[in-house]
Amino acid sequence: MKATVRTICNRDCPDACSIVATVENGRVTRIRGDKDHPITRGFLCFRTSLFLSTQYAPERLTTPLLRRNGDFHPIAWDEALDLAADRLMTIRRESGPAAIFHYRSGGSLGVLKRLSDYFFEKFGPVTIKRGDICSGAGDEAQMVDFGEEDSHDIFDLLHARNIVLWGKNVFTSSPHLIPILRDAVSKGARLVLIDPVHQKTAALCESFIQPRPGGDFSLAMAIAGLLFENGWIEQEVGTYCDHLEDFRRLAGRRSVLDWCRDADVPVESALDIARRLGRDKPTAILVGWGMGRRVNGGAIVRALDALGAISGNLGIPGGGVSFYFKRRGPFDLSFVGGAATAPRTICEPLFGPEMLRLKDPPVRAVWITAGNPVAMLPESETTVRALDQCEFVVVVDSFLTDTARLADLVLPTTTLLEADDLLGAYGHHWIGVARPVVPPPAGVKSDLGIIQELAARVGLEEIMKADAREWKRRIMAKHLGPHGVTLETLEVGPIRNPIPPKILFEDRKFFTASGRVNLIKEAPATETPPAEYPLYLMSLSTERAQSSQWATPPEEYAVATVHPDAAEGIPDGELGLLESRVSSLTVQVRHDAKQRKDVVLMAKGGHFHRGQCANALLRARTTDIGEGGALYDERVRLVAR
Ligand SMILES: Nc1nc2c(c(=O)[nH]1)N[C@H]1C(S)=C(S)[C@@H](COP(=O)(O)OP(=O)(O)OC[C@H]3O[C@@H](n4cnc5c(=O)[nH]c(N)nc54)[C@H](O)[C@@H]3O)O[C@H]1N2
Ligand SMILES: Nc1nc2c(c(=O)[nH]1)N[C@H]1C(S)=C(S)[C@@H](COP(=O)(O)OP(=O)(O)OC[C@H]3O[C@@H](n4cnc5c(=O)[nH]c(N)nc54)[C@H](O)[C@@H]3O)O[C@H]1N2
Ligand code: SF4
Ligand SMILES: [Mo]
Repeated sequence: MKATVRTICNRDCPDACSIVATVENGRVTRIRGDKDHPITRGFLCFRTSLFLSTQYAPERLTTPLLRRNGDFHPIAWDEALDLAADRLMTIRRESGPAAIFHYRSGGSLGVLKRLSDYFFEKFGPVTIKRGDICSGAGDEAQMVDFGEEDSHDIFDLLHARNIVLWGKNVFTSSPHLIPILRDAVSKGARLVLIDPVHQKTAALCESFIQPRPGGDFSLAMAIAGLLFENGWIEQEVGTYCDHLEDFRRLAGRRSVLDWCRDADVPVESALDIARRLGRDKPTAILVGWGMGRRVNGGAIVRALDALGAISGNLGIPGGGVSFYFKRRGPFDLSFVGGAATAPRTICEPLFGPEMLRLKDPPVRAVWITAGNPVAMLPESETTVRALDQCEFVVVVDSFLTDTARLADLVLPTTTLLEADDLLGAYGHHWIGVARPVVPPPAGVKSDLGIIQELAARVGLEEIMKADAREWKRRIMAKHLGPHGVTLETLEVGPIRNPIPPKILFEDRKFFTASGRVNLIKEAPATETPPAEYPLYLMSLSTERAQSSQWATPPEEYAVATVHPDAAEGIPDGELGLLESRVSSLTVQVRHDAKQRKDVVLMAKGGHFHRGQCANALLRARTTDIGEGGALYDERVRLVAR
């Protein structure tokens, strides 16, 4: 028997593709992109095209594992959940619910994953995370400036004369933007990439600017200075921006040449961007998520918001400063109180250090779902220590990840082809339902199933009752219901979320207290680069992996790519040692003359137990605003072994 089933990819990716799966005799034999989905356009990314090898990997967990005398032993689900319920209730009784930490990350972006938060809130409320390792600084920047964070309709890019990809690697992280960018080019748009790293997207663009990492604030100030000098400022700017004079003074603190020197960019490049923004409108700025992941990341995104504002590119077709699409917007998740309800919070980028520091009560239990903090959060060794010291660590995952290896109890869960959920996207406005393409293998339960069975053991059966479809209905009713969109509508196929307008802030009314754009007034603090660590460690997305989930087996050693002049004499292909202030890794050095001499590139998501994890080298540090992770500001040195 052969059948075709559609679902939505739930990975932490802006694209939220519609997947068409072929199922033969209960086994998925093929997956491809849906031709009918206007964003997916019939193709999937490299990593998910290869997902069947993950789905059917021999390493996939199909039974709960309990640690006894140091080793994992398979146990039955009833035993596992009885034990979990017992331990959690004991800890709650003895130390209060704050002694339990529920940590959920982006393994799946399905909105029903929020039900795990809901359960723990009702069981506690317990300690939860605050801030956001991925986009904390950028989110906060846009909220502070505009009072709202969303984007123009993605197809509005077809109206742009210029598109500035500011720190954005579309080939790796949002491949479904590429056809739209190509269409925009065929309609006359001109593309620019601004990125310290020479990456594939440069080939798509007519111009490529390669500033020093984090030099973007200075570059933005140079551009602002040129906009003011040349009078390329929107006439009515005073009617929709606050602090215009302060912003003008900020840009005027240094000469354009000085700002450009600091950014390590020629003045002509700054002038080129200023012209596009101020004279050759409309110009859309697409800000990459990586842009915020540095010490001054919030200030950088705020500076880009300001450029869009003063040049008059906000609220017009073909313009906008886009960082994020409000993927949860159409869904009503207000039944979870979150940080406002929690007795305390742990800053996500400071996971390890804060867990170790907390007393009264200490964190005695941690429940980790859809996340791999050992591999993905900075300062891995501290994270390992924090989990080692915690008396009861539960990890819900499909694989024995770096984090699951440290658990007391591992609970096997479903994959993206077994997911039953609702999805929005952070790279466009389409929404859809994920449906199990195949049922999970025997011995595997969905996150919802696990939580429901746990709830039944701790007296919360009633609140978690209802199957996935009923939860979907409840979550859709409030905002989508009035637009006539029901679960049945979405089950026919993905639709564009009917709520957001095509043009954001069309009337130049913003959602700040004053209704105007809040222009940045202050420059961020600067750090003096330490001479003994000359390289910025940029551990970036690779097309071969979804964070720590690799689609192809990694090499024996983590690869570190540098300009040949920065290789410290280590030949291409040979091993070297990459040292930071907190740790060191053996890496295979690769030369690339297109890179700057002050960066070293690694893939994010390398496994800690294989000695390949960039996060072992990073100190846990937050961004200037929004409690994001300053992931790309760690300085390292390469030395011979
Ligand atoms: N294949 C693959 N795709 C992914 C992921 C993955 O792991 N693998 N991860 C997913 C996740 S979690 C997310 S959040 C998204 C986004 O994932 P991200 O990796 O954040 O994607 P981008 O924002 O496209 O890429 C970041 C770009 O910002 C640049 N950058 C870094 N610092 C600076 C700087 O100081 N200045 C400038 N101008 N640029 C800078 C980097 O060089 C890089 O090219 O993608 C998702 N897509
Ligand atoms: N050095 C460095 N560190 C980074 C980044 C970087 O660029 N550089 N990027 C950061 C970013 S942008 C992000 S978003 C984070 C990502 O950090 P994480 O969200 O921790 O990333 P993953 O490694 O994908 O871990 C997700 C886990 O969820 C599991 N999983 C998948 N589906 C499900 C499911 O349905 N249920 C459950 N329970 N589990 C599931 C997967 O098997 C996987 O082990 O990492 C951040 N860390
Ligand atoms: S990971 Fe992203 S690009 Fe790849 S299939 Fe899923 S949604 Fe599409
Ligand atoms: Mo992310």
